[in-house]
Amino acid sequence: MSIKLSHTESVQKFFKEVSGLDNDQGSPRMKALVNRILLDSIRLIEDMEVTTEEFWKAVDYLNRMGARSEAGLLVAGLGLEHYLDLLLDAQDEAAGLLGGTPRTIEGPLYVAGAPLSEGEARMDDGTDPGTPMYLHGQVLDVDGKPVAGAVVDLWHANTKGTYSYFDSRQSEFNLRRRIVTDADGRYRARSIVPSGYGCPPDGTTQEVLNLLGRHGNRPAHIHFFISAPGYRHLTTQINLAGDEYLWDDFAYATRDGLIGDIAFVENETAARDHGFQGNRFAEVKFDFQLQSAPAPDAEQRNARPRALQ
Ligand code: MBD
Ligand code: FE
Repeated sequence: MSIKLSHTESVQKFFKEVSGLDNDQGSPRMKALVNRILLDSIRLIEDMEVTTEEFWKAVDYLNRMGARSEAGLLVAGLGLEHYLDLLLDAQDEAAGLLGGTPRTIEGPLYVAGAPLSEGEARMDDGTDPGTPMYLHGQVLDVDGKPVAGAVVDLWHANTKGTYSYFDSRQSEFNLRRRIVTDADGRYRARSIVPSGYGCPPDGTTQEVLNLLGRHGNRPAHIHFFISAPGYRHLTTQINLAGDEYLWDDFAYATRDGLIGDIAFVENETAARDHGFQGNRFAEVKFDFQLQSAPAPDAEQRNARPRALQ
């Protein structure tokens, strides 16, 4: 027989006090959120008959997750980050903000302040023997007009599927660049073809995924922030066609309109023309379309605080 207390006046009053709702200090927003979280938590404990053992296991899990800085990875794997995209999409639709390249999740591996250059950049430090990749395209408005001076801030994994900064074996800002589009709205990057990402097998996110019977893999992909004065900030990714995880992404980032075709070229002259040694390289061409900036208040919803400025 399950005993329930959460609805009682004394328990409701107790958690009001816990949440600071009976004082006039602090933050009203924080009080409202904390109160709601606590009331939902105790209802969950009662409804699911959570045992004390399960409760303390969860507390220990949070400590271990935090110690490994895997909170951002877990919210991606549990689909919550993708859900935020669905919510923003629905809000945009209700506000009549349609068109442009779809958004998709940022993920937990962005680092601000990558080297900035005009028109083009070499992204890899030359130490990874991966397939050279020529990645290029245009930033356009929704009418197809080029956007000059847009900042294309892009980052991707190496051939082991790991990211600089988080992988201490890579050089600073390896595979991370900011490229300003030229007068025709074009950006050009020379890099290496990334591999898909896999959650650390000994980590706390994979621990949960195992208990859900799920894998922790992402298809090969390239992340982008695209921004320009007068346009909405775009957070998105190109997910590469042909990857076995393209539509089986543990973070649910692949969306229609965000699949990048990758063409492998075997031609030494063409390779040299693109600035590569050897006779084989890959080409990825991807154009982005930016929506015009709406009222500043709608823009706030996209904001995310950053630890790594
Ligand atoms: C990644 O590279 C990534 O893009 C996401 C969303 C989650 C984990 C690793
Ligand atoms: Fe990624």
